[in-house]
Amino acid sequence: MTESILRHDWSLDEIEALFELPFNDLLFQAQSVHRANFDPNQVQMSSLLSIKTGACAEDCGYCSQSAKNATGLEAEKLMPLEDVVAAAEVAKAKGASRFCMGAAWRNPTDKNLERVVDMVEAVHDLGMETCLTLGMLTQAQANRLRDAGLDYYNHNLDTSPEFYGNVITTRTFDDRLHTLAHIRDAGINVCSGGILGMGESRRDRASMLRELCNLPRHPESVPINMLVKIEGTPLYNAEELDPFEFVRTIAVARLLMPRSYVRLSAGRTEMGDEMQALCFLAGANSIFYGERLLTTDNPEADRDIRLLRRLGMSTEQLQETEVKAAKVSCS
Ligand code: SAM
Ligand code: DTB
Ligand code: SF4
Repeated sequence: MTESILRHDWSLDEIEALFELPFNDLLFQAQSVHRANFDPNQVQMSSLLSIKTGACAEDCGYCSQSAKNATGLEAEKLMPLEDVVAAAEVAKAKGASRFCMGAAWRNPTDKNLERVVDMVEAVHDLGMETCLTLGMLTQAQANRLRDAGLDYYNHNLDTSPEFYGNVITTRTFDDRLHTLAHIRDAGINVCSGGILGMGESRRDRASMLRELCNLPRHPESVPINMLVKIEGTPLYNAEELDPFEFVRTIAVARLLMPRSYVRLSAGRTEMGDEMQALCFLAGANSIFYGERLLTTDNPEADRDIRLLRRLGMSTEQLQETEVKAAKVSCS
């Protein structure tokens, strides 16, 4: 069953049945679908930068940046353009193909959006793909970003509609869906996924994936985050998720959205190399790359390069960078 028929009519029971397959059967199916659609040894790499940090009006129970969570995080205003460009240049030199800029906003004001537009244009001029995550957008704002040449917008559903109210109360699941529709209608690539390990059930994980794959078009990019437990957040003491359940969720995402990039996102610093290799086997083909996520650590870039080499995996951008580096050292 490797034929990639893109379905948008999955039932919850069908998705739960995939979760319940024996682990090896599930991974075999997911890897078969993966290699029918992608080079199984290539990984896409995005780097992240927090361009506006902390003091956020939302009450997301997992987040270090909510003003409601006493996490001791120091708030920072919107970064100057030059600093953003400098960070993007470093990320590009290290081999990232996409630069994702995140802001701790419920939604951007039109004035702030214009400053971000300048950042998108400048990063695009470096020859990188651009991604933003700024919170909710109106249709007019999404259109403005499209006109500026934005490639991707990240807006996660985070969890199932049923579990959503346990994690966030200051906005609704439907608010998230509306912003996703605005991004899609503007013609910007959609990046949307969620977080595992927040105390949700398997049915919630299946339900979140169902929401994603039953959208009118599958998101081009699907980040699956393992909760990073941050002291001072309500979810700091959330029960540990079985790592195999995380791998299963990646595999089911791959089966439901065969042509989407599935990103093994936050939480990799806590994972061993073997766990990450299992996630790649399950169909993950994208990572966040560079020492920092938004406010927490990510594995060191050279550790990731070593891991990819040990697995015989690569990234197109990295190959180009290595060719350039080889040319410099020969000249
Ligand atoms: N404020 C915007 C928003 O909420 O859409 C953009 C930034 S927000 C930090 C982006 C995403 O990061 C969240 O939707 C969530 O899925 C993820 N995230 C935030 N904190 C996390 C944590 N502690 N562990 C895992 N993922 C997290
Ligand atoms: C996504 O799904 N994960 C990234 C990105 N999209 C914006 C953010 C992860 C944040 C992890 C916690 C932190 O560093 O604050
Ligand atoms: Fe704000 Fe985004 Fe963090 Fe929620 S996840 S508190 S919206 S920065």
